[in-house]
Amino acid sequence: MEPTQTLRIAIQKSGRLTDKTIRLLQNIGLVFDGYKDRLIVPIQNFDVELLLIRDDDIPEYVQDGVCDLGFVGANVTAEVGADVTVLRDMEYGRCRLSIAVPKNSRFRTPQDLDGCRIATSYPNLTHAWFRGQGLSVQTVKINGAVEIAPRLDVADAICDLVSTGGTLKANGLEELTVVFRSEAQLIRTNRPLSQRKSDLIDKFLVRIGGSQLAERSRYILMNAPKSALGSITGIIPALKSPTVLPLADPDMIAIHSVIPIHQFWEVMEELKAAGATGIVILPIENMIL
Ligand code: PRT
Ligand code: ZN
Repeated sequence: MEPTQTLRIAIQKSGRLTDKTIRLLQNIGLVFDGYKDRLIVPIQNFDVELLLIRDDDIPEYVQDGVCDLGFVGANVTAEVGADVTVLRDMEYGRCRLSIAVPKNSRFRTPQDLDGCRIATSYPNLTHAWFRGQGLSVQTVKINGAVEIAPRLDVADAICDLVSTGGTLKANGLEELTVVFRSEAQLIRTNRPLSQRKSDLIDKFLVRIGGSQLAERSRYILMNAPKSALGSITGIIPALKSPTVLPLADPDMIAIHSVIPIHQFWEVMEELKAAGATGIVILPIENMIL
């Protein structure tokens, strides 16, 4: 049978990664509607379709070539051990797989858990980590609400995903150590793809790069005395040289630029000190360099 020419992208049907992935796909120019309650969603302006499935199925579907691309947590791909290529770390869905123990228990170090029972949805990653420490544990596979296992005496400790740590705290558990750091990733099948599909993937990767850069950047506008231009342009770590515009007051100018968000506050104070006023920061939808 001829492989389909339609590029198929797997995304999580309903869960923590769904909204951000949908927003990203819309942001890079894919037009579609009605993705809720549908398994396959055609893209109107490209020969692409989305397959909406449980995240656990995504790595294997991509590995087997059922889908060409997939957006899924690194934790899921690593647990399954799928043979796929990671094209991009997506910078959302960040979390860590951690070992947690009941507060005030006798377990103070991972060594204290040697031979113990660990409840987890990630038995492969858990075993691999303990093995790497020269320790061995029994895993109890639980698919949801892993955090209640110690209270039910189903396990001595857990190995579960953590983002804020609120769930652990609410269940009287404390984090002992991080086993695996994760974020959403774009994965690609290792099966050979047609030139047409490869070209389309390259095109999307450029757009995703622009979208990620935009997410990390802000557009900044400010007014300043003309005499402060030198010191202000020295402060702005702009991607390109800033735009400088005249104002009605001949001694004043407007300066526009793009700055990385992580420098935002630091730069802000320096700019004010240099004489900038009316500073406005705007989000950027996308950027093509
Ligand atoms: O139905 P489906 O199988 O598709 O979804 P799912 O229920 O298996 O996964 P889902 O939607 O919960 O998570 C999808 C992906 O989001 C995960 O595979 C991770 O890559 C990522 N992610 C990021 C997280 C978290 N943060 C997270 N905090 N996944 C789960 N959690 C859970 C964790 O298991 C625990 O129950 O949130 C709780 C802890 O959160 P905090 O904030 O209290 O620490
Ligand atoms: Zn899942």
